Amino acid sequence: MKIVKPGKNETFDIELEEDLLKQNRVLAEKNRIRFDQYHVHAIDVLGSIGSGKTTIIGQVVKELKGRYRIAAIAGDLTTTIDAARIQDKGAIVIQANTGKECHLDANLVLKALNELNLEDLDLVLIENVGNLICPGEFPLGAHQRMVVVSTTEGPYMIVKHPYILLESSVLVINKIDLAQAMEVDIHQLREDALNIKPDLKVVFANGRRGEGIQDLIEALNLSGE
Ligand SMILES: Nc1nc2c(ncn2[C@@H]2O[C@H](COP(=O)(O)OP(=O)(O)O)[C@@H](O)[C@H]2O)c(=O)[nH]1
Ligand SMILES: [Mg+2]
Repeated sequence: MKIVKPGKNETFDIELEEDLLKQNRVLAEKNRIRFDQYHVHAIDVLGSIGSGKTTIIGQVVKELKGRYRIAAIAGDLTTTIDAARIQDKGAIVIQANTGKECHLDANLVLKALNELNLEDLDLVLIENVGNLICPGEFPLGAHQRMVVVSTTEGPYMIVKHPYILLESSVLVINKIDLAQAMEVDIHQLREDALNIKPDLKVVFANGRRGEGIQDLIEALNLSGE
């Protein structure tokens, strides 16, 4: 099979992009310092549109709101639907609309943090824009990255997105109730993920029913306190 790829330094806009990524990294470090200053733990939640990010975040909020003071930052292009869904579960929510951008960036998160009273918080869950590629190069300053993939995305979602997994500590394989109908082997998905990153924590979940949420809380090291 013939394959074409750009060579080194052949990508257009390379200077512009490098500058942008550098600026983002500087702001991400500032966000991290701010989180640490207030002892707030921050988690960047990634996944394709419809994989179940909002559902899972909602379940985590429902489960942990008695133990932690939680806020969420809901990234989306233009709507506030997800923010309202998470708010209903009992978290303070800031909507971060990116307009046309396919990822959150550290500057937008900084703006959201300016709207939050970090002194009164323990945990910030950041729902990134639904995409498994664009957010990869834009750290937000969060302590952890968690990826949500679902069985309805088919059997190759994980092998096709190695980079995002390499930068994450937890993977949720969601919609396990639909695996059979999709003819997707969830154990194979888990194996594919561990081949990419052997120390990744992998959790099976049915976000809708709240199954696997306890395992997820443990995988995120949030079961203490
Ligand atoms: N059957 C099933 N549906 C789910 C599950 N988790 C989420 N959903 C549904 O999938 C749709 C997309 O979920 P959502 O959380 O909005 O995905 P997001 O775009 O990643 O935030 C919603 O209709 C959810 O109710 C699950 O485990 N099983
Ligand atoms: Mg969502």
